[in-house]
Amino acid sequence: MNKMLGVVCAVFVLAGNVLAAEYEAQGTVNAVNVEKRTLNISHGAIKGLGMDAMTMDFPVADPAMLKEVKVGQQVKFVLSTDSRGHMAISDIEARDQAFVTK
Ligand SMILES: [Cu+2]
Repeated sequence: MNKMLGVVCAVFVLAGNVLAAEYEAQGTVNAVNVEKRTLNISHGAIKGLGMDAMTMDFPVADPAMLKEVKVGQQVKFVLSTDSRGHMAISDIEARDQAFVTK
């Protein structure tokens, strides 16, 4: 019985580690929603997260990020998930800017 409990706990700890993570992704900004604090992005596959390419709304961690990008821009961004599985964009930059700095 105790052994079973140990196994269950280990699974939860593992799941926590997987969920509290950061994933790099790329995409195109379709819309900036200041009221909802979201960016609508058509993104490529995010392998670590097991997410295929799709179009979806992402909340941003900091509303200032909404001013850093424009509709139609190609962006690189970091998607962070917390231990509850909540996702938010924690960093974002226009891809052309990234190329200029290299
Ligand atoms: Cu998605």
